[in-house]
Amino acid sequence: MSALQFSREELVNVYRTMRTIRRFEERVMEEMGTGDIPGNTHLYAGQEASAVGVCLQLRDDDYISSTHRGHGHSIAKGVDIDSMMAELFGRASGTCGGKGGSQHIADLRKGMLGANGIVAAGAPITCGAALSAKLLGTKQVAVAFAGDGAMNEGVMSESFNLAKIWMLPIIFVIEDNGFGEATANAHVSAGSFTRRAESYDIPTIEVDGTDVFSVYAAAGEAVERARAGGGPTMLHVHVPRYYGHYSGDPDTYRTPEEKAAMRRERDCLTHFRTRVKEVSLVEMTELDAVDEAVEAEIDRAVSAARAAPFPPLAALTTDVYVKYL
Ligand SMILES: Cc1ncc(C[n+]2csc(CCOP(=O)(O)OP(=O)(O)O)c2C)c(N)n1
Repeated sequence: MSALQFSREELVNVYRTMRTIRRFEERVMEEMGTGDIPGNTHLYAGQEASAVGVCLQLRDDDYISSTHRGHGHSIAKGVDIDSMMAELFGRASGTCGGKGGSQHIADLRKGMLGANGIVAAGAPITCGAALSAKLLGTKQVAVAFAGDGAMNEGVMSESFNLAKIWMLPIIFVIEDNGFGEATANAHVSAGSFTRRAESYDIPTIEVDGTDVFSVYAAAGEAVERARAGGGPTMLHVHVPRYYGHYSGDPDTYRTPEEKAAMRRERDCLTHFRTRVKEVSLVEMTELDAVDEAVEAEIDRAVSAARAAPFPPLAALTTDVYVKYL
């Protein structure tokens, strides 16, 4: 897939979404230092091209489920960043009324079924969403984002099995950043992830997650298969993780040189700029203007979040049980 297959406007939009995720994450890291965001956050910076490349192939009513590292997936699926920032600050104007926080952002209007603090828990939830789409004949597709660590949870195998046996319209996107917390993947993962999925007869595609065009192409093939009734696909996406596992992680298990090289050589935004420059489709000054606009948007989101009220005490007992019709 080449940049030439996108219009100028589409390219600028792709860049804007990736830049929004990056700045959102950088700003959250800064704001964590003020102590005003309760709890912890797990930052997605470095992995933007994965969420954006996949979600670009989705309809508004398609489903995604996310991990504990869910800000990027939410933004790529179209969740409002003002409400997300307010959610992180625990305010009533947050996506979940300020009661979910970073690890539980969900927005059903956008098909975002939820970030999830339980590793691999999104996979079976997404199988459920995909099953409903199949039974109702809606042609919706469901995407389960998961990390390399999640691949070693038993529920991933159960989900692969159900997805294939029921031929669900589902895509498992395994975002392999090489680590589960501080443990390198090589120490805990036997064999190959793609071969695991293939043993369930699930087609796989391995892709460089710093190249949004490659991710987009791979996701396109998977979405087409799912919508046509061809069942599940697994994408093995190789991504860098710029920050430590969580916002308070001293990240001493990687050398400063290793981290500097990762940011220098594996940056989806730099790759994007190089690719569109090569084909002279977008002026670099136009992308600089996007950077500025995004900066202002994130500033506004933080100011609005800080100015917003906390949920009232009475909200403590609401949203505890689901009411069915
Ligand atoms: C079932 C379960 N086991 C363990 C944990 C603790 N835990 C939180 S994140 C994490 C690492 C997950 O690694 P990975 O799936 O590769 O995602 P990444 O953090 O790299 O994005 C672990 C072990 C958990 N939250 N849930």
